[in-house]
Amino acid sequence: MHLRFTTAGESHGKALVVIVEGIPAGLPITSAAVDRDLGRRMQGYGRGARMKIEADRIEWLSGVRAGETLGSPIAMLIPNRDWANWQDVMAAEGTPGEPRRRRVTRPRPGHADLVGVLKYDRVDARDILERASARETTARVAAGAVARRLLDALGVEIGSHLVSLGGIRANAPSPLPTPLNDASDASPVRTLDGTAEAAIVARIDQAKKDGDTLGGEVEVVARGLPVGLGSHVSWDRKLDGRLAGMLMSIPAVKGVEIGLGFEAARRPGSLVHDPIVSASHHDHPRAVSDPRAGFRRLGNNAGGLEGGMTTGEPLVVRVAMKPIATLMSPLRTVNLATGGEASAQSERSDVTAVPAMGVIAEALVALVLADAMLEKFGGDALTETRRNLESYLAAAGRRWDAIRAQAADPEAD
Ligand code: EPS
Repeated sequence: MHLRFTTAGESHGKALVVIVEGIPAGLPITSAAVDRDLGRRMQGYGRGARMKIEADRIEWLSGVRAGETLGSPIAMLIPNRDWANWQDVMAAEGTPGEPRRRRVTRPRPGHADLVGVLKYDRVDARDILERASARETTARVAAGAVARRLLDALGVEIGSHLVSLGGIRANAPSPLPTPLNDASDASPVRTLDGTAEAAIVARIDQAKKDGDTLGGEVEVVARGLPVGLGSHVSWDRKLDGRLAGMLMSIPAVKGVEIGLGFEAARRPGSLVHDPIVSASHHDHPRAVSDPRAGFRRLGNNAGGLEGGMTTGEPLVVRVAMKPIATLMSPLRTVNLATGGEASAQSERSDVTAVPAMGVIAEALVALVLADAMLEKFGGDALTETRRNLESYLAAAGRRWDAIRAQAADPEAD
């Protein structure tokens, strides 16, 4: 990995921390740019009361000086405002084994509670759920915001929109709006389909009344990527595998599709693969040279990846999330303290977090793509990374120009 990151922090602990290593020096960055994504992650119709308590903002601990990265590890701290209400429950000091307030002994089906207490030899499932909580994704979104800044400096835009929620599908215009997030963030469920939006909001209201929860799907799109990120040569360098692995690590995510995804398995090859044609340079005005090296595809069923490498077409990834495991009308479970039958714990939670999951998925896609950019182009300073990218694209463009010149030569075969 060329870009490494690690997070720490419990949901109701003092704070979350994240360290990101490998970002080149000289990348302009502000806390506002990171906080913007943290704020976007907190939005979405169907979130619970916790988001009214939190106001996620980072504090730089290291790696940034005078508005620019230093090339050293970037450490960020995000305080949990709810910590004030949980200090005694979550305090590091105390007597091991002594029961604490707000003990959790009725594991929720679908959550990490039961397997976690068995595996880690705990009596209180809070020891598990505090870290299994999706609160952790705040720290990953902060890391992803830094990766997004790097990609933005290299001409790549990442956005997402909601594809379905609670079984209601949303349509999206083709082509998608640019920038994508300006359009999707304007919707309370991050959909581009006003009719579906109203039906989805009503569905969430109904689920809330029923004490139930809802899952759904989002689509992440990255535009402006150069051809050739990732590699076909080894399994662990294939970009589709790296993306799917990373996205499957989001809590409650159960599926990832690239391009046509599962639908490709149901069609003949003639209706799946995207024919190749020559492209003109003005197709990509943001790039210094055509990121597709003079070629493009008629269609993008491949979702921007062939052979585990970017084609230069937009990267299109869909992510499916199951409904949250904390139900206000709880399911059947077993009480770990008594061994008797019980109803599962029903802590305060969200009816749905699918809109927020879209923001998290964008952050993780940004981290994988930034890693792939640094793998391909390296650079201790942003100027060097950019120079390497530009020289690669210019060389790829010259190669194609040479082929075309040769083809125009009547002497050539
Ligand atoms: C979560 C339960 C809720 C969510 C939380 C994830 O928190 P609480 O138990 O404090 O009400 O709000 O999500 C976040 C805190 C967040 O920032 O996304 C869970 O059990 O996973």
